[in-house]
Amino acid sequence: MKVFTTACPRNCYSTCAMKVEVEDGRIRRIEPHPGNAATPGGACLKGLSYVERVYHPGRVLYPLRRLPETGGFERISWDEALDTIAVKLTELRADPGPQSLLYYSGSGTKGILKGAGREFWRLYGGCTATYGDLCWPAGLEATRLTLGENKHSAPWDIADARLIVLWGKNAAETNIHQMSFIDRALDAGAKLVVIDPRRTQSAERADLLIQPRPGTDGALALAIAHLLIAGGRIDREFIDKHVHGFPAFAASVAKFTAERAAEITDVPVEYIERLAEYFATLRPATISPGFGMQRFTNSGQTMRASLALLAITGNIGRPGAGWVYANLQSHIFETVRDPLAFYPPERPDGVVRVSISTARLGPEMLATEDPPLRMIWVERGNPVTQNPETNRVLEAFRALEFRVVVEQFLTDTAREADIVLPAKTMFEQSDVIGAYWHSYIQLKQKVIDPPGEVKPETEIYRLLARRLGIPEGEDPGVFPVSDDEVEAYLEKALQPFAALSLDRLRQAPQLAPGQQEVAFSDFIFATPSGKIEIESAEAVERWGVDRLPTYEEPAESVRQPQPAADLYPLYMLTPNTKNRIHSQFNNLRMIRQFGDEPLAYLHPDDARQRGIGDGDWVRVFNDRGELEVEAVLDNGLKRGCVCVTNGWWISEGGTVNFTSAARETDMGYGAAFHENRVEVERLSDAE
Ligand SMILES: Nc1nc2c(c(=O)[nH]1)N[C@H]1C(S)=C(S)[C@@H](COP(=O)(O)OP(=O)(O)OC[C@H]3O[C@@H](n4cnc5c(=O)[nH]c(N)nc54)[C@H](O)[C@@H]3O)O[C@H]1N2
Ligand SMILES: Nc1nc2c(c(=O)[nH]1)N[C@H]1C(S)=C(S)[C@@H](COP(=O)(O)OP(=O)(O)OC[C@H]3O[C@@H](n4cnc5c(=O)[nH]c(N)nc54)[C@H](O)[C@@H]3O)O[C@H]1N2
Ligand SMILES: [Mo]
Repeated sequence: MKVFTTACPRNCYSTCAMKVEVEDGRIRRIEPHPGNAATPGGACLKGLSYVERVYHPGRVLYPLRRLPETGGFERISWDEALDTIAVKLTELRADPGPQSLLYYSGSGTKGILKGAGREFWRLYGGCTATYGDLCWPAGLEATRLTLGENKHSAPWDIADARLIVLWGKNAAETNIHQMSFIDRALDAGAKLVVIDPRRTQSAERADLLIQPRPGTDGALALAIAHLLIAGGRIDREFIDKHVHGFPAFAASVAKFTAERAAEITDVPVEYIERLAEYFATLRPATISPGFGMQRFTNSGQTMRASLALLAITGNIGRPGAGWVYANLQSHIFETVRDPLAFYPPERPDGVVRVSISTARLGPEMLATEDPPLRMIWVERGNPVTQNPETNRVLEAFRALEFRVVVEQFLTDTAREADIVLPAKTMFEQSDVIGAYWHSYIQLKQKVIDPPGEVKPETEIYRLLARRLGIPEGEDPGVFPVSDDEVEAYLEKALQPFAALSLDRLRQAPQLAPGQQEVAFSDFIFATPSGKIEIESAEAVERWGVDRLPTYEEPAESVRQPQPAADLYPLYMLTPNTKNRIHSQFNNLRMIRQFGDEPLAYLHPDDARQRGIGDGDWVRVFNDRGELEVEAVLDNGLKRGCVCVTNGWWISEGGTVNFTSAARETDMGYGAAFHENRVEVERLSDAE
């Protein structure tokens, strides 16, 4: 038996280190690796379920071609698949041009070898690509505008906080390792506040649960700022030294009373006052805002408002204090260190036309001209399930002439493909990965050979490059394939960092060079003023929002005239959940034992009004689409909300994105998934 050090590359805060035991070329066990101090307890159930996932009978092991008559697939050879694709690519490159191909990549795996895709399409002669991101960009941009960069203290630093606010984050499900550090703080007497329209598992030990009307957190933050400033309960010295724009901010929140915020947020005044009291008296304070509350058209501004609370109370740059949003200190390999970490639209990038907002994928694919889109290549993503407004995404896919999807399983997106190419798993090719919660650089090792005829993307690109006469570059080239080539490629990437080498990474995770244990402890802020910018000229220039964090009613709230309040009165929340990463893992037995169909959670009052009982079959719908699911009554959910977790496949009962809108956030080109008003009606009794 051999034991390998590796790490989970899923799009997840924790990015756990693990030891994998391999015997006779087969993965037997997955154990914790103590070398990553952020994840000492090891992987979650999903991580342990890899022993099932890798060998799952549903895995795509051979190239497949869709049979248009039946919608089924037949196995074809690699030669046939690649020849067919190469002919198509040659044809389209000549007429109407390479930009008629859309290259779509999702967040399915981390690693520096992902760059091979972008490189291939550039060498092909260009393509069309998406900009923005489904996940976190409104918060990233709000943080960058305020603090200059996205980093935070080491995960264990939160154990020293006296006040912890989980603001729109459900760490107990989405960042389970953070909860053990939070528990340590609570054992030592800290207070925990959870702000979430749902009573989540993260609220089990909370001293205060605040349940705002969705999308109104900005008003809450501004009222707390007002209470702190009006009461003189701020850190004057810190503000004078490190904060830009305080006088203007103080003036702007002067009338933002707790009563006004209570009216907007539907949170009792006493709760708002209690939270302000906590900020006034409990230091150090850490806010860990989640990605869930930045899925609105006002959420960049909301994030700026909530971060301002830390600035005015001196809770930045000190142990136990800070803004634990995204820690990009391990992101050391980006060749282009774009401050936004993604491409803005139409940024010149040679021949790649970066013109489709990923938040508006369906409508913008359909509207693209000059040339219109004819083909799509999808890898590491499941856009039919995960991008907003599924019916438009499906329409756009079906309007194309040719679709290729590189996938491990027959997802909803793969089912739309003309050719499905089998994708590797994390155990079948080595790569080096960073994280966004801790600062470790980790080696994701190849531990087994790919099963069946699976080929990693780099090999697929190499074989296509040869067919198209595309140069691969000198040793190790842009498309490394053999183990030696991959190692040479990774070594080269590690070369600029003296402390890092493959040999060291094979033993254990390594902290990124220069990482700060307590972020901003040097009080250096890479903003135009060199200070924490509550007031930001760049926010105006780049995004057309106010210089200061302000509160605006979200575009699709129940207080907007459109759609009429009585038509779709409920806010549909579609958060992440413990036993899946978005649309992954749900096909496994180990996971399905905890639930094998989507459920719609409703407050009992909202259910009663509609004659819905627990377990009834219901239709959740609006003008954009619908899904039929089972209802569950939940006293912990705020009235006026309905909740279905995202990630279910259409083939498993329906994606939540049938009802969501293709709409961007106010900054960062994110997706405003939670601005999604629906109605729910009863279809039939519980079975
Ligand atoms: N187990 C697991 N872990 C994951 C993932 C996963 O799919 N599964 N995905 C990973 C990824 S890519 C991401 S983006 C993160 C996301 O994980 P989180 O940062 O926790 O974000 P979400 O699950 O989107 O939403 C968190 C909470 O925000 C609440 N919320 C919704 N609207 C509002 C609002 O207006 N105000 C407030 N205050 N709260 C609101 C939701 O009810 C939800 O409980 O998790 C990562 N970790
Ligand atoms: N309504 C609603 N929708 C949401 C969200 C929400 O909160 N609400 N959250 C959004 C967020 S935060 C995110 S991050 C996105 C995630 O959406 P996606 O980025 O589409 O991520 P996944 O659903 O995890 O799908 C990734 C796919 O990649 C495949 N894959 C894994 N590894 C590899 C590999 O090495 N090679 C290839 N070729 N494929 C691989 C997996 O099998 C899987 O099917 O969803 C977004 N969608
Ligand atoms: Mo995400």
